[in-house]
Amino acid sequence: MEITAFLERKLARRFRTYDTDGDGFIEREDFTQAGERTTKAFGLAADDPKAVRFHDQLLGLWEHLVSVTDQDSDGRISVDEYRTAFANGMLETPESFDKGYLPFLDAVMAVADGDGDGKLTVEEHVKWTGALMGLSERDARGIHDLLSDEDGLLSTQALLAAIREFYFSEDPAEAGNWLLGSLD
Ligand SMILES: [Ca+2]
Ligand SMILES: [Ca+2]
Ligand SMILES: [Ca+2]
Repeated sequence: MEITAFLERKLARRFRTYDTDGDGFIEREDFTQAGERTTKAFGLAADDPKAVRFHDQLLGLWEHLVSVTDQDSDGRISVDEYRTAFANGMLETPESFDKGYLPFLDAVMAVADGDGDGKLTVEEHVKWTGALMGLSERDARGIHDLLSDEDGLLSTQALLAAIREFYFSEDPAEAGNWLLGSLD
């Protein structure tokens, strides 16, 4: 896949949301830290089944990510390794996307969606994106406004569609491109 300048900016932004401790590399610790922050933000005990499933999904995501990106086998992922793997179709691709992403998103929703109706309030969306990915409240509220339905709720399906646009849309007018806030 060709990495356009726009996609490059999005991948750099996504990379930063993975790099919880901000040291310029994605490591296992980034995932465990962000995961713990998230379940704590929603008041879940460490042994709550929802928390356990969420951490399992997160660590599965890390294992997959490191196995396909870590070319120099140093146990951490540089932004170049991440970009190269994406360009080579080793990460999200349009074909594998829904199947690959849905189990993770379901685990996120189990933690974040308090009443279990498959839709997030703006407060829930601000909380999980802030805890897991370090999004600012302003960015999270902005994208929730763009993606939510007439009742002000954001559904799993709308979120999945937006994530798909984030990775594969080249049209800045499509809301999903701004899922992680500003790209600067
Ligand atoms: Ca890091
Ligand atoms: Ca590496
Ligand atoms: Ca809900």
